[in-house]
Amino acid sequence: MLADTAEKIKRMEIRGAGRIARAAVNALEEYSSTLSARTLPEYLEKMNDAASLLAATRPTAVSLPNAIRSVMSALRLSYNGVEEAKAGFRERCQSFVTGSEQAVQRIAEIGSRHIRDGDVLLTHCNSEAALACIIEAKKAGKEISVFATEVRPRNQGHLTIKTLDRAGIPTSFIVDSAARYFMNEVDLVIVGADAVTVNGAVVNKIGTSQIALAASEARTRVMVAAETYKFAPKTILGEYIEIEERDPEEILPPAMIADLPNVRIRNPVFDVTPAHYVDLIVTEAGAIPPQMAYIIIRDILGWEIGEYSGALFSSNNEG
Ligand code: RI2
Repeated sequence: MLADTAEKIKRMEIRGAGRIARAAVNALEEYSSTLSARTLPEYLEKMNDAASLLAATRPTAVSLPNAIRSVMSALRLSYNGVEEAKAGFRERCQSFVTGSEQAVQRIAEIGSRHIRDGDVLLTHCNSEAALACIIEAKKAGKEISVFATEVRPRNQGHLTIKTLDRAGIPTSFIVDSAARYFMNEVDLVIVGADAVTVNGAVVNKIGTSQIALAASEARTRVMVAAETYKFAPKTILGEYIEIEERDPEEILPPAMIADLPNVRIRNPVFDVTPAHYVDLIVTEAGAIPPQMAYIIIRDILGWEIGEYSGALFSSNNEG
């Protein structure tokens, strides 16, 4: 299951920043429970290797290393043997998954309060957290409608319109490049996030920053729905978030690519929206202006400037 989950995350059969975090944690829990190791150091070493394998699958979504770091920090050499370590790890994994699901529900409750009766919304890509806010607003009886973008090249917009349709929310499906054309009709843009940096910049599906730019021009508000484990501790040291660039064949068929020797196809899958284009980030801990991102990294994730070790996980292995 471990290698299978890693492959599925890489191929985007499992996708969405929250979902990949939960899938990685579930895979680690399953791997741990079936792992045969005679000694605690042997168990910890194998677990570290498994964690590294999963963490390397997608470079941008910070939810993945944050989730892995969170559960791996339950592993310590001070356990009384492998079975005790496994039990501690299982408990931490289960509480991470439950906490992650509860975070989405809390974001929905908080985020939906920022959606007014009669609002026209626009969403981009397929974000569980952003959609939860929209669906919660509908459940609260608000008359809303949504513009949903196509999201080339992987068409995550198809998933979004299915969800909105099933929730009975009137939806207009548009190509990505039509976002500015319709922006004057939109009251609120709601998107998710793959990462939030210490200066409040939001890393999300490619095209988000263009939409935010169009929203700024039209004086349309932009709200981001993001669990706190999508905030990136390493950015407190000025490290950048790596932007994943995927296979050109997601954009054009191989035969066509082969026929265009002078054309280089670029396929970055995320972009960065600066903080001043974002009005609000809704987390399970509350709705904050993006400029408060450091507070989340310090007070919720527990990282202070100067303390980030750069280690992905296992900082407690000696403890
Ligand atoms: P939730 C997705 O990435 C999208 O960029 C989406 O906005 C973000 O993750 C957050 O999604 P991809 O996996 O965690 O489609 O809110 O590349 O579901």
